[in-house]
Amino acid sequence: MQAELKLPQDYADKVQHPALKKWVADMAAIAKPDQVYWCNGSQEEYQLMCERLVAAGTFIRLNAEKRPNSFACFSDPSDVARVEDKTFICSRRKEDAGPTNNWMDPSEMKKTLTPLLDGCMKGRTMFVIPFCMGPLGSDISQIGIEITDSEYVVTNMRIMTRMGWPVMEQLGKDGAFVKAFHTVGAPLQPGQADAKWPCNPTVKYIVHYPEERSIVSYGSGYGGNALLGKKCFALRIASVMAREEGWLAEHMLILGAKSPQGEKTYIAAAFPSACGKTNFAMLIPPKEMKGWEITTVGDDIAWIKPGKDGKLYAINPEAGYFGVAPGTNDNTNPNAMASITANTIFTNVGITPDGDVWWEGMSKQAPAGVINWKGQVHDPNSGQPVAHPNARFTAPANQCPSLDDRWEDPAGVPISAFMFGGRRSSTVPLVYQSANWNFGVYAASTIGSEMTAAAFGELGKVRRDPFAMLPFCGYHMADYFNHWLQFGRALPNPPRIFVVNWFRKDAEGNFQWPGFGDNARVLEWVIGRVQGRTGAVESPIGWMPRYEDMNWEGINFSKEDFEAIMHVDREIWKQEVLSHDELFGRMYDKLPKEFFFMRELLLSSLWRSPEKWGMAPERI
Ligand code: SAT
Ligand code: MN
Repeated sequence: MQAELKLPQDYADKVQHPALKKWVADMAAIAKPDQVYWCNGSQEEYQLMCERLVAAGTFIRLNAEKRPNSFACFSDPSDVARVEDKTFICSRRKEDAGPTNNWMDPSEMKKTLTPLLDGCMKGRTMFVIPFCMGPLGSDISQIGIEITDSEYVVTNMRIMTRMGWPVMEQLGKDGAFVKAFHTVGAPLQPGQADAKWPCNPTVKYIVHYPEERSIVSYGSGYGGNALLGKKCFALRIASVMAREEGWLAEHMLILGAKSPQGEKTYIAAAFPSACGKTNFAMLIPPKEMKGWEITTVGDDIAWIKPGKDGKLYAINPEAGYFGVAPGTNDNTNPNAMASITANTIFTNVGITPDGDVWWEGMSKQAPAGVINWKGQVHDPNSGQPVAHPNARFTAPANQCPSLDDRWEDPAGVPISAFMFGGRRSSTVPLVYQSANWNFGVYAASTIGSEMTAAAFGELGKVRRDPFAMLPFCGYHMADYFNHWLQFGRALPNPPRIFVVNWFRKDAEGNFQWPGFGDNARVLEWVIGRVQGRTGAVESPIGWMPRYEDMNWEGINFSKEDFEAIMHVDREIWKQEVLSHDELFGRMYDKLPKEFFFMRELLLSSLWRSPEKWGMAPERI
């Protein structure tokens, strides 16, 4: 390694926190790295890490004119996404993890990991990353320390979290922190050349010890497996903390909407993966919706606490976007495109001959000579994509043009409504409002997506993803439903809950809703409901807009089109409600009693309802 790429002197001797020092020393004794380096989080340090990654062949510096200070890299083909079958919740009791999580007894898991961790960082540097999830100093924020042997992780954590010395200062002598240990699981023998993307191609473990508030991740260098502040801490561990302490850690975007009258409404929304969360968080309303402005607080995770005034306040615990690249373009998400013009890390996208990036959907045709995510010149006849479908950009939030001016407010932003959506080609209408908090919790528990890829099993079958939290809840899912019910009971005026579905299709298989910017029309109705100024009609599943309740300025969407996307078929909905049992049956023992009553109520009002409804002029 060139002399100028040597790490500077760190501040290890200035660390005041005995428990932290002991943990780092203990882990170093086990992992046996060549050296330990405490990250300070400075820009110089970030640049140095990037240079080291360039020298190692991991990072490719992009064209400085087209993508200043940006890098691309290709992961190992075995290391491209989260590994759910290798993700464990090791609570002391199996019933605390619940039937939807992999579980192993913590002491068994430690026995499994001990031989793997012994010497796992040989030949590498162990980096100590102090990071804060949420604005420093906010009483909703939480501190973590990630130990890693991956410079890629250091650079991504610098973008995705508030990281470095200021966090250490905040932590002081005895502050609480979540322990997050990560290794790529690829020790180097003396003289052994490193891989461009070190990882363990066969053995991977993503392990959570909720009672200990600690995480151990072995064998992967990618995304949520390795950037432990994100899904591991901010969702799996934080959901456990939130339940114990009376708050919410959710897989939700947060957006602000300013109406032409100037009033501001904040909304948190949960969608399973591949439903366009980042696009919705950065939505630009159609120009005919004059005076409306949408701003972005967060695109993936929300931490929400009740304030003294009885309202809910939310922060985005992250400081950047780890967004899916394919499909992102100037039409689908101009704000995301603007966010990634500089200072961005691209993983598994294509690289053009002039040193820029490309992915499917960025333009119609792949540029000639583009290098694919496997590092080879793309062959247009191969049928292979240029970018991996899960290719990502890592970009600082403060580069987003639609960023909300309160996105770093330590007090959080007041949440007035929750939205839940899945990907359903039928059954679920464009939008409806739950009758009350409890019915909203029930509806959120049953959202799901139809399987699109054969890999996920039966095509078209609904895969339930309650609250979009199924892979991210650190405890028993039915306890989680109970937590939501109880949480709402304690609120004097809980936020309203809405269900949306952008993905309904007609008989020919065409999407019935344009989506993207036009989703702002649905948002306008939602906000109107929250502010008490928009009409709706009551139905067995909740409140639904009539045609005249929505804004159709500048879109050719007829009453018939609206009827087609709003109509509810009684028999199909009965089937839908009955099919909820498939999910609930797995967690019967702990399922809230309220759910049984609500299910019965839903079924009986469906029995009494007309065969079809949707835009009936009066109460149904
Ligand atoms: O890789 S991440 O977990 O950060 C993103 C995702 O898979 O949802
Ligand atoms: Mn996510």
